[in-house]
Amino acid sequence: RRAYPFDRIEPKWQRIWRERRVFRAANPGEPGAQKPKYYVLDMFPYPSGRGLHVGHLEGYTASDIVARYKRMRGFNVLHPMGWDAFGLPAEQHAIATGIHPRITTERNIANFRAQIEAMGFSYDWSREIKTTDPGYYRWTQWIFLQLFRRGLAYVAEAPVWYCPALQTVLANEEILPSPEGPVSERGHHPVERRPLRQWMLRITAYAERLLADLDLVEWPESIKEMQRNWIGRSEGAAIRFPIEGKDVSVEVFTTRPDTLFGATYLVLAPEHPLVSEITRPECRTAVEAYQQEVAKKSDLERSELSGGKTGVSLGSFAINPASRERIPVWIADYVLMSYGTGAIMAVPAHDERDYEFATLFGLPVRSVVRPADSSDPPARCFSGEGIACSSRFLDGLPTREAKKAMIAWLEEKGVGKRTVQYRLRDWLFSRQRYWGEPFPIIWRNGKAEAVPETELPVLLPERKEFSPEKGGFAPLSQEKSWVELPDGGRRETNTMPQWAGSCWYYLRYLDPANGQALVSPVAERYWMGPQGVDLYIGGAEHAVLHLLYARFWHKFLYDIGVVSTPEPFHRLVNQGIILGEDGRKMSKSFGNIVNPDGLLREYGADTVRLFEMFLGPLEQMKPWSSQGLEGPHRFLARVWRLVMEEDAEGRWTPRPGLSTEEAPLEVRRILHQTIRKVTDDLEQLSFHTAIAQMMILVNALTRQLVQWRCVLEPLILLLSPFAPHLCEELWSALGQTDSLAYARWPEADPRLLAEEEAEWVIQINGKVRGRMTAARSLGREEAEALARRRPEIEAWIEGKSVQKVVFVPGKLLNFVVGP
Ligand code: ANZ
Repeated sequence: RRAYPFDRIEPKWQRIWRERRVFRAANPGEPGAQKPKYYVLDMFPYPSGRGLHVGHLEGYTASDIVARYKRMRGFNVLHPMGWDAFGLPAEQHAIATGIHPRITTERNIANFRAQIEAMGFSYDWSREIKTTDPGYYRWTQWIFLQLFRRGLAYVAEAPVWYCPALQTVLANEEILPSPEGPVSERGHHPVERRPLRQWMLRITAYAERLLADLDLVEWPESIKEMQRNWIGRSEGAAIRFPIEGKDVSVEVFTTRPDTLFGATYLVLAPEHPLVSEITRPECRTAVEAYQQEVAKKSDLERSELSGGKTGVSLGSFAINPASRERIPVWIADYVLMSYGTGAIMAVPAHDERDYEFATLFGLPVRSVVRPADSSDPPARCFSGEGIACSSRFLDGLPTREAKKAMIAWLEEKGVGKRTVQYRLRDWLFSRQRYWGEPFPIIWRNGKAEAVPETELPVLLPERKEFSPEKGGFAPLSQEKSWVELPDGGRRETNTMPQWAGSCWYYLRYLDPANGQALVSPVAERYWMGPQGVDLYIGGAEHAVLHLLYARFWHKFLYDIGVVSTPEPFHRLVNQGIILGEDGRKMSKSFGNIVNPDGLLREYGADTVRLFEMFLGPLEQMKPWSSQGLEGPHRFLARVWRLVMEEDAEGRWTPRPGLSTEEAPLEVRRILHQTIRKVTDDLEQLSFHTAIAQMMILVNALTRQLVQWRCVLEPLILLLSPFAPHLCEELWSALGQTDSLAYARWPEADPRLLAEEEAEWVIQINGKVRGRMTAARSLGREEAEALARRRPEIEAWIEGKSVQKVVFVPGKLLNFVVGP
């Protein structure tokens, strides 16, 4: 197995890199910072007890290759690593074992760090950060205070998702649908709605910019689309319907104001505040029973399109402001309180849900839009765009125009107006947990007050007991001496969600030891200019959570002058999921998780790195195959033997016969094609094709009797981002004294890239009948086809049978023709 001494050279180079601080990035003012910068960032891991998996390694290998390549291209590269170290699992472990989450977390971090170092990743460890560090969360708290001061953090009593198993509330983004009802994203535990007093962040104030600025970034279209859907912008109108006999009106939100003449009833969400006032006495019992029944359901269940519709009448009527008709008012659970105004005008002729409801309860259906290609309205429900009809002043207008005309009419009459709605909700930002950032808030006389900035950080108190708490109380509320202040104030006992620390960590790497500011403006402008992080690599599972929250905080920091770019991450790349050998998702329950530690021991880091990249295109999903490691391993051993040979005592020394002459033209040609291809591929992050090209070059070299330094040196440089340990060792074996980390990237000679031409002789039955100038490398079939098409040859062959064609590559074709 051990085809070359990776077990000796890998730890050796890792030590040298560490001791000589080879990968330290220079901040402005330090030598090295005059170079152009390149910031390549990984999504930092949550240090779980399971250690790194092959999926982490895929992303980290890709980013490391880019970092190493960019250094050799003359960039001052920032490539940092840190730990997203607050979070639930460590706390649950503490509840189960009594071990403090800090201890578990430290242990896991040490394990992760050792694994990462064993892979030879070129991180600048002097910038390592940890979200649980008071010196770090001081600034998380600081950002919260700025949000609080500007009214973007507030307390609300809101129906929230509560997870009894995890004993905490969760954000909308942390809930998944399931056949048994909604569950927590982490652990898949059932969740329920509960009204609780919570901290909220006003992310909705940024909805428009979060949407529009997606156009500024180079991200996968699928991720942009997920964010767009999550933000869910809808243009439409708010329309007021007066209630007959009362001094109130109900406002609805609709995206189809053009269908107002077809609105034949109103529906309110059962929890709408006006329900009680509008309900007729004879309907009250039924209405209240229905409200209680609905309270048990989640929004998710209620908006199931397939579910049968339910609802009850309030017994009262509203006036359609356009047709002046009396229309009945109902409540139904398919109308959600959390969206729009919590009330709708029902247009059964043009909305499927309304149609289903109207059919069930015998409510009138009135068509007011016909398809553009037909003069009659369709029989059933037609939800598409078309031409307005039976709508007086709208008649004949196409939907787009009809919407505008109706909005103008509504605004003129003062009964409605154009509005934009977002599906995005404010961000539920508090958790009833211990292992998180404390809020820098003190309650005095029922009012939340900011802790002065000079008193930050508000330290998380030590705890010794981790027994579970009952009823959704925050564990910190038990720490009386921490909570209760001498002046009667009480500290906020909720903690921040895990997303808080990861919202801005990429900024702390720029200036990790700064005690005066979260980042100095000079460091921020140098590293983040002009478009932010140059390349961000991580899993697609963060499409809406981390990536949306971080964009929100970044925009806020931009508004208050802390950062200079509107977007944090210019280019985002998602590594594809690596499946188990069996083609299934790797998971404990399938027992198909691959542990990288064993592979590292058996094959070494360079092989694992090369293999990870050779699996296929970075962004594609691909199955793992442990057998597949043999190929890359043998390839590296072959490169090793091009330079080294083993003596009788089993010692490897540089081959004595390396030629210092110029290599033959055909060898130089392949070399330069390889330089060109590997360079282009690295720019495109197409790692697997770069490796394939290097394999072609190495195959060609293995066939030669001599090896040339002028070929081996560039080969080693090209391969070094992929297999850095092996290449450093060979580089020094060739007599170089410096690490190749900053050696100049080879450049392809354009003269050697051009296809070489040759003069081909064309014979008929051994007699020269023509000549052609064509690529020397043409294969038999291509050359034959070209020759046959030449008029002077065609004439000799026409009407005769070609019995055989003699082919001498790059030189000659001889057609043997019969009579
Ligand atoms: C009348 C109408 C006529 C509608 C028609 C649609 C088609 P999006 O695109 O998701 O924004 N709606 C409004 N608020 C609602 C709520 N709280 N719960 C459930 N449904 C609600 O959808 C907007 C449309 O969804 C609105 O336009 C409203 O129905 C409904 F031919 O109003 B429409």
